[in-house]
Amino acid sequence: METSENRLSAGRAIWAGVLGVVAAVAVGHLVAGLLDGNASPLIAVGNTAIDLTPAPVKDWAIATFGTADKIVLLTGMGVVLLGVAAVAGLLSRRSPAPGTVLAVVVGALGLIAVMVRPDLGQLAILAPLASLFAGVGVFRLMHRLARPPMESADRRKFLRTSAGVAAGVGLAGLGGQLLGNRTDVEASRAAVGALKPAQPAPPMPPSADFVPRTPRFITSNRDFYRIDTALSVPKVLAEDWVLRIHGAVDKELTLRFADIRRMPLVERTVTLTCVSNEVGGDLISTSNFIGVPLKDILADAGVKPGADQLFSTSADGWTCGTPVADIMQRGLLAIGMNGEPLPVEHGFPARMVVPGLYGYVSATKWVVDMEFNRFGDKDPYWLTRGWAQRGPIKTQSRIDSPRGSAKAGKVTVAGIAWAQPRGVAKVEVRVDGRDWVTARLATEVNPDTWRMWEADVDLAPGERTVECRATDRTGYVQTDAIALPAPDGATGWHSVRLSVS
Ligand SMILES: Nc1nc2c(c(=O)[nH]1)N[C@H]1C(S)=C(S)[C@@H](COP(=O)(O)O)O[C@H]1N2
Ligand SMILES: [Mo]
Repeated sequence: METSENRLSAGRAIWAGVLGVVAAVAVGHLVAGLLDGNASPLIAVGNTAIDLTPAPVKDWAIATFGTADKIVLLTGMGVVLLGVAAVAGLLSRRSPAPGTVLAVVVGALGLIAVMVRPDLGQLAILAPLASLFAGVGVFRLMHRLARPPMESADRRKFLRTSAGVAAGVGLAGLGGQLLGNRTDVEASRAAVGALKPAQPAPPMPPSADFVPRTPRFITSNRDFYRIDTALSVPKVLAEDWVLRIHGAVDKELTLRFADIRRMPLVERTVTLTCVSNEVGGDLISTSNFIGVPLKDILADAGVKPGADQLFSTSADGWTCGTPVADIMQRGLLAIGMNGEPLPVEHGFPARMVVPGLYGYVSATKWVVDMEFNRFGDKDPYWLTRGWAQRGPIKTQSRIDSPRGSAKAGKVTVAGIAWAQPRGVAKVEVRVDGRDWVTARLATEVNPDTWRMWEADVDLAPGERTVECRATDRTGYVQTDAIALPAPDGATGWHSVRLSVS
């Protein structure tokens, strides 16, 4: 019985573990805030987890959570950490040793994650080290104060210390958050100011969309879909940005943001699409991108004839392989979207945009390095995870309305179709597998964008299935063969089931 009297109560043991873990995360966040927000061990572990996650799981996460995947991951990590903390506490009711060992193991994970991040300097390890000391220190302190027998004065001391530590932890976390945002990338964006292209995109025809049945032709910057592997967005200031162009070129180039600003800016309306987009999915958006044709930038470098791959790298170490032929025909180094500098999540200060190719092989955000070589010389991020080397966009279409239910009688079905850079020539709709009806097409903006359509169909009461298919300007009819997004883009007809009454 004597031993059990020396044991911490389960509640206090769990509390010591939880407070230790929360202190570790908050102090790591604070020190990272002083150095580099991405040095925060939680963020570094998350980013490393993203890179190490088996491709099928990652594909599933993107398909299931889409743009919320990052919040889901952070929440999941938080839950796991709290679980580990509770277990560590419970294992340590007799002695703090098991919890300390577990803390060191978790701390070591944070340390390794920070060390292997490609975008962090040497000093960054101070953040996980601080985490480790704070976590172990707080855990052992709380453990000591909770050791029985506890008089009421001991209980008060335990509570007081808990409150004090909790307050300190809150301040540390908040401080880290404020300091981390101190790299004022928004100030840098504001300093760039509104972008006026020398060669604006042609004005948008009013008949380019069928709002409200379809999305608005131009997606607002806020609504533009977002896909990337960055748990916390790289913060690159325009004034610090440097783009290195090298490899199979006659002359290496180093460009700064001011160099780009001195060049005449063009504006191109382009629809960006993600290879992970499922049939009927929403990983597709359209913007007026502002930038400089890559062909103009590369004229000074002189790309050698043998080079067929542009291997680009982002500030956070993501890589991408793009066919040089596409780069020369349609590639843009974009610095703006819809008149504004690129939003930070969409690649500020500069990204690539190459119409006709899925984003994973063309649209490097926060781009800092462009190397010319041959396909196979170097394999980019998603190729090493099982996706295809080439990613031309497939001819596809989607029904936007109605969805779910409809009133019987004449119903207008509407949606989008895309086949960048070929352009959409025709869209057809059918009900319950009967004859195809040709849809009315909205005015074409350019072949590198989606095209809206609508068609009137007669719907009888009951359960109805409506399908659509597009034909592109090469005459190719969208296939009904079902393919999953991996490895090079989903196919199949989008079909919606409607309860008609
Ligand atoms: N640096 C970086 N650039 C990236 C990615 C990434 O993970 N990191 N993802 C690519 C993918 S898969 C797509 S679909 C597009 C999405 O661009 P958006 O987030 O601006 O819509 O960015 C591409 N560029
Ligand atoms: Mo993507």
